[in-house]
Amino acid sequence: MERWHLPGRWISSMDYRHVNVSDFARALVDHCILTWAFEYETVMEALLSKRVQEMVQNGDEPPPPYVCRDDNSSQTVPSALCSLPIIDFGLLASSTPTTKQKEELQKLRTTLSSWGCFQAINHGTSSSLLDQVRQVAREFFKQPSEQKKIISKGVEEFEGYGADPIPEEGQSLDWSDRLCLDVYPEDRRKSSLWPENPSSFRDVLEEYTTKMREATNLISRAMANSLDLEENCFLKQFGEQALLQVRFNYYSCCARPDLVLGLKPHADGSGYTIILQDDVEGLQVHRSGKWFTIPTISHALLVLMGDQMEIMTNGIFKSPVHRVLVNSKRERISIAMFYTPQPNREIGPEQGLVNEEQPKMFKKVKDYADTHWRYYQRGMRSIHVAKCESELLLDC
Ligand SMILES: O=C(O)CCC(=O)C(=O)O
Repeated sequence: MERWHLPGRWISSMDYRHVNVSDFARALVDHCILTWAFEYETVMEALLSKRVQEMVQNGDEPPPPYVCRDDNSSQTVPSALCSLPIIDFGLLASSTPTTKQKEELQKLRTTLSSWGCFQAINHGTSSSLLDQVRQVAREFFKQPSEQKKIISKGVEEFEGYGADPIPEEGQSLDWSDRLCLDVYPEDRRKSSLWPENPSSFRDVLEEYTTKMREATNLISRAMANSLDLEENCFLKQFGEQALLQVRFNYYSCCARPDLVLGLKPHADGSGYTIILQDDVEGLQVHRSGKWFTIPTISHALLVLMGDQMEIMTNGIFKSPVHRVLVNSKRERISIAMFYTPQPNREIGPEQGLVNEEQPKMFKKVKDYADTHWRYYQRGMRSIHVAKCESELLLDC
């Protein structure tokens, strides 16, 4: 005999004549929703337990939750026509300002106010280390599934090997497999999730983390200088214990690349993200109604603003919407390092960027990445949550 949950009590389906009709109707709806949600979760869990790489090896077509492309109308601008600026950090290193340095800072400011991202060269991380990072990532994903699944993440967890937690009903799944790890501060590391194969994985990631910490210092200072702010102002907002979280992305080839996305359109909830691409294109940034394909430059790092930098710069730097396409011939690997203010820390627009011409656009926020995630799961942006109401601009 079936049982429905009525507000406050359980009844069997045989008892319905003794209950108020509206209670009964509500119970029926509750029941349908619960069953439906349960079925949805069960189907998604089963689907996600099989990774994209396995589906491809079995020759499967993308199942419906992965099918999401409906943007035939939106234009794509090929990488050859994408004039995303390249910033030479070698020029920014000298302590005495030179004309070239000033020009580079101006370029940095302009690109972050328009594109919200740039390619960094001479960033202080050696080409050989970048090659090693890509190589260990490739070797990790090349292993048999059972080997990778030793460090599987739980369905609702972030860290480990697998896919994102189940999104809300109606949202599509990404055509990619991932390995996500907290890498800094060290006491947040779950070493049991760090791969033991390939054997150099842990050492390479450790070294890369150290270099990425140095890079965040360099980049945060350069961005402050480009806005004529005190050099350490962003670093202070991020805090000593700012988080570094790495995501190794593996985008399998797909027989129907026109139907799926490696990563659905979104803006990042981080402060900013440093992305190492391989030589296969796929990342696109949305600007002026078009998708621009970001060129791959072998030893450059792509630095992409997240919502929290847009907030700290009072809207001057833009947090761009981006996505990843997959292709039918070559798999693709990228390594994204998310740099996020330390937990429990309030961040907000820099005072030096608030004035009569540019009133305060954002409130102070804390743990914004959590809010961002809740919206992301529904396929929505969250930055409006941090916006001052227009009528309260002066005192928000
Ligand atoms: O694969 C890429 O190039 C971008 C990855 C990315 O944006 C992400 O992991 O959030």
